[in-house]
Amino acid sequence: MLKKVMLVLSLVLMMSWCAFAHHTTKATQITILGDQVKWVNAPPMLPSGAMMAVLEGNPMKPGPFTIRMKAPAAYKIPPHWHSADEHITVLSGTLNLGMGGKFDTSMGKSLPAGSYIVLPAGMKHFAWTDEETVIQLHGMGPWNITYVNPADNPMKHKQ
Ligand SMILES: [Cu+2]
Repeated sequence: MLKKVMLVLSLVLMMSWCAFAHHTTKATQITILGDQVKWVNAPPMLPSGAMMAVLEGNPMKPGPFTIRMKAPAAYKIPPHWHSADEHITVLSGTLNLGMGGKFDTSMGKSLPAGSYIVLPAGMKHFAWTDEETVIQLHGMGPWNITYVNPADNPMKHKQ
């Protein structure tokens, strides 16, 4: 009898856990046509000149998010890392990406439109463009950027 009660109890627990887990990961239906993407200036933690659009979620809050970044030609992001995994899809142009804590274009790889890259949390990397480039970035918030060399943080110069 006790065994049966325990079984029922654990089943109920499992089911409520599944319902909870499902609920917390369920997305809201979103449709954004390409020409409806709302571009704004990228936040001050990024070198100026880039535009950003939030498609889903809020990168500053916990949970999944998807954003786009439009970088002009000759844009440069100094070596940095993130505390969460970074998933990048190149939508147009070419993203030049290098691994490591030192900006060195000879260490970079040219990633044309259609490319997909995953950078694990904590992996140091840097990027630059030769032409206008749009990337889509998705991951789990809260999102942040830490520059390997604190002097590279654009916030330092904007305060
Ligand atoms: Cu990055």
